[in-house]
Amino acid sequence: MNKFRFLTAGESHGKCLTAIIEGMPSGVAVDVDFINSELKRRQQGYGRGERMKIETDTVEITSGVRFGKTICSPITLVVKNRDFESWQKIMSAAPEDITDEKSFSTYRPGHADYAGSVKYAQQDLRNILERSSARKTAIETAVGAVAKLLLKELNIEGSSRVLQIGSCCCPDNFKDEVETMRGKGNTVGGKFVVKYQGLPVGLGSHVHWDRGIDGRLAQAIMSIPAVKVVEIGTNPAGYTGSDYHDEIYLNNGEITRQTNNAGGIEGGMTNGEELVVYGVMKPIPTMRKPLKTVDSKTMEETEAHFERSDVCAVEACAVVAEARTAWILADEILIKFGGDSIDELKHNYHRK
Ligand code: EPS
Repeated sequence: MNKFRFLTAGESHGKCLTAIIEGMPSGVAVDVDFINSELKRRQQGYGRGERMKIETDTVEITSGVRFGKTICSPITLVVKNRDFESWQKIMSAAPEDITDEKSFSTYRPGHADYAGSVKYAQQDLRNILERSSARKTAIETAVGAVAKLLLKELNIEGSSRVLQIGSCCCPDNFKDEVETMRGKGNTVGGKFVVKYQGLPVGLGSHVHWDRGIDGRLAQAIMSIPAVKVVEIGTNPAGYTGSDYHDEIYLNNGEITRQTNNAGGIEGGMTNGEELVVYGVMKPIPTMRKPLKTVDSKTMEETEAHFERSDVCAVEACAVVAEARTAWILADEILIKFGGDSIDELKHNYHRK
């Protein structure tokens, strides 16, 4: 069973986003400024929409932490949506407030609108948009920041970087690429990399399909809205075995490698090398210059719904992927080393 568990709740324009985390050992120092700095990183990058000017995402901790440290009870995190002020009536839970303001019925190709509305039998596509929105990645990033606090106790650190925006691989030109697309009413995706250093050998397992850490990371990153590709280490297409695999050497009696094409994972387990995971995000489907679609009310061909959105969110996506990687690593650390308090975890960990 997973040890680092959580659920999140909240709509894009609802009152707030919430998470309840269970399984953190007691005694972990919780630095709220660090969680907020991670939330800030997620809000940045070229191509973000007007919403990011409204929000200054900050976390409120309403349970599970006392005097700056975890006390083993479930941790509740809340990130308020400032924009809710303008949406109170539209997002109201009360039946007497029913309104069709901000309702829409023209599916955005590439978004959850069509399949979600058929699946959940919803006429108003707003009911699908609100939860399928990438807004929920704000609270997911806060959960990732808590996981990172655990990893930091063991000197495990992560980072992420954008490698490509559209067809452009030169960071100096990313801004221009985004502005060109903004000018055309279009959107653009791209590629990012997440890296973690300081991992022990043996997180994950080869013994069952659902225990491989590569599979778990792939699911965590693939399910970020708009991510379509996840790669672990160097893409092996076109390589021979002798070119690809990382040969094993000895250095003063210690196992060492000169290459890391495996991206730090062999047989579904960490091998002590740097963890390297790539992701590719498709262009956001909400477009100022809309695509052709069908209106579910009139069943006539028309143009897709447009509302305020991002032109490019690859930088934010990289930060979210870094956070989601932290969830999986924290969980695997707790599965392998256990410990109800941070001291017990550290004791088990350093005995490895
Ligand atoms: C986002 C908040 C959303 C969008 C974006 C990500 O806010 P709003 O819909 O009010 O502008 O900016 O969401 C999407 C791109 C999407 O497809 O839903 C955020 O906080 O990251």
